[in-house]
Amino acid sequence: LLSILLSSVSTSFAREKRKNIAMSFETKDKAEVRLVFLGAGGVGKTALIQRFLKDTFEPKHRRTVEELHRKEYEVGGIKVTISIMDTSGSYSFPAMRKLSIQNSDAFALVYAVDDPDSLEAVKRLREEILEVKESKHTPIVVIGNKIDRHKERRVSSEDVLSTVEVDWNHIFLESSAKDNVNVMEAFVEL
Ligand SMILES: Nc1nc2c(ncn2[C@@H]2O[C@H](COP(=O)(O)OP(=O)(O)OP(=O)(O)O)[C@@H](O)[C@H]2O)c(=O)[nH]1
Ligand SMILES: [Mg+2]
Repeated sequence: LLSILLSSVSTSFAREKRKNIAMSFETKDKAEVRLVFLGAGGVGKTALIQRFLKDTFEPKHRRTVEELHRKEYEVGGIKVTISIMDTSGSYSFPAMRKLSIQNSDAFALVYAVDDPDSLEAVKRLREEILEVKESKHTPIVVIGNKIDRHKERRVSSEDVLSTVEVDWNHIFLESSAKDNVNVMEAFVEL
């Protein structure tokens, strides 16, 4: 009798536990959106994220290694957590980058309009994402940052617009983290 009792208690405990695990997976699926910012060093990934989260701008370049931010919203009574991964363009960590791509739902690919090499980096990163994700439907927004630097601009909007929106079928935006232009819009698109 004791052994029957014990086994029935332990199976119902196991069932309860399984149910809890299943529920936490379900809610996690629904309530978390994971974004990642990728792009060459110094293009303004951190600046865009800081402008969005804190409405601040830091003129000094502090190279990021990797940083994860979280923000909670309530949408129709449901808590939605947005996690934003800020990656390093200054140091090359291919394994870390691959992991952050695997773990993300949507991508911001950032270049700076005064730096044509950084646009080339965006093209390589996009290839890498498509390789890892193996899906054409991965949400990607391409952001040309630093448009306040009018005189230093070396990448034309029209060229990138046609590549990104016509050839790639992703969304394209130009922004300034410094002047707070299109920062909110970029996050809305994501
Ligand atoms: N003029 C101008 N400068 C910007 C803008 N966004 C960022 N910067 C500056 O560009 C430099 C680099 O910005 P970060 O945001 O640190 O660049 P990052 O892409 O995070 O660089 P890593 O972390 O090294 O990959 C800093 O000095 C920023 O102040 C912008 O919209 N306009
Ligand atoms: Mg950074």
